[in-house]
Amino acid sequence: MNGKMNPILISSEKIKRYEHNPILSAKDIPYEADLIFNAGVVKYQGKYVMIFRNDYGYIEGSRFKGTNLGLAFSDDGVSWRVQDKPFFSMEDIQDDEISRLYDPRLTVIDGRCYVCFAVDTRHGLRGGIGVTDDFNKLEIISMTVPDNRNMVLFPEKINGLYTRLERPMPVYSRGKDRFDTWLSKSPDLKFWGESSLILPVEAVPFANDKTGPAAPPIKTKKGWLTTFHAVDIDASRGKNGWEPYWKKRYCAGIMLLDLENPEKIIGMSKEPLIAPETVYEATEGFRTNVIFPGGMILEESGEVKIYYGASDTVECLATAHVDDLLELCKPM
Ligand code: BMA
Repeated sequence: MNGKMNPILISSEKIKRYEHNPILSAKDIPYEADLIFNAGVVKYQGKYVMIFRNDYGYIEGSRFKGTNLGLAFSDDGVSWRVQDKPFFSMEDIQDDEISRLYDPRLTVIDGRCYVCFAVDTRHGLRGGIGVTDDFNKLEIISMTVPDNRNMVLFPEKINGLYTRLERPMPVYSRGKDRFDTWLSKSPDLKFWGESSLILPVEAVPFANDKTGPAAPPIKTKKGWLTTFHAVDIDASRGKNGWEPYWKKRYCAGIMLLDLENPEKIIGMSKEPLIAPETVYEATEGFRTNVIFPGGMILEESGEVKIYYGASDTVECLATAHVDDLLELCKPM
């Protein structure tokens, strides 16, 4: 796509990585595990809860024996107690059509914990929404048609409607790998419509490939503050990570959406919020140069905890002050 070397990107100086990153990796998991990443995190009934993706049983190339969703709890959002068994495993899938669930995103709405996830099926990639009250069972509410994923729910209804960000994959109309961020609404979390394009690739200076949602939005007085993922391809990148070819770089961006009309971006940083820089983000791991936030928690102190998968291999934490993040979102 791009024959030239892309510019080096650096993270915003407002971002502070947790000094003991990663906060979770394969060595912390009491069952078979290789890659622990792209977790959803929320505060639920006084505890921090994380559902993370675990790809296990590495075979070769990008093939693994399976993927499950693990569960961990924490009192401070930093140290995690991983539960003995996964929250969701391949054995829970009673449908030959489905090969795996991954990239969970959690949102608490009216006291219930909703889980959005991606589903690989024999007939395309689908986005699912489920709900759990006990972190034991997942009740599926709805699934999209292919191809769509990276869905995240807003934490409350807006003008009477549930709202989600999502990333459909229009392979014919936009070229093979050029995907954008959309928003849809629903009266009941089952039927979705009133869809609108909100963040095309070309609106982000550090993307030439795709954009998509990252962690579910948080509410601030100035608007819905939310991260997104922004991908660029650089053909000059050679082999890195475990895979023979991996030429993409995933950065986290930050934007502010209008409180009443969330399809309207009222501010965005023209630079990445988090770009891959450290050893665990840029040098080691399955796919290097991948930053993928999946959880964002606003504390009463104004601290924002951002949980992100690094190199598709480990789960990390970075923090920033909410006022600094709002300040980064310059008017469009
Ligand atoms: C996407 C998804 C993500 C992953 C990213 C980078 O297509 O599979 O889960 O983090 O690629 O490999």
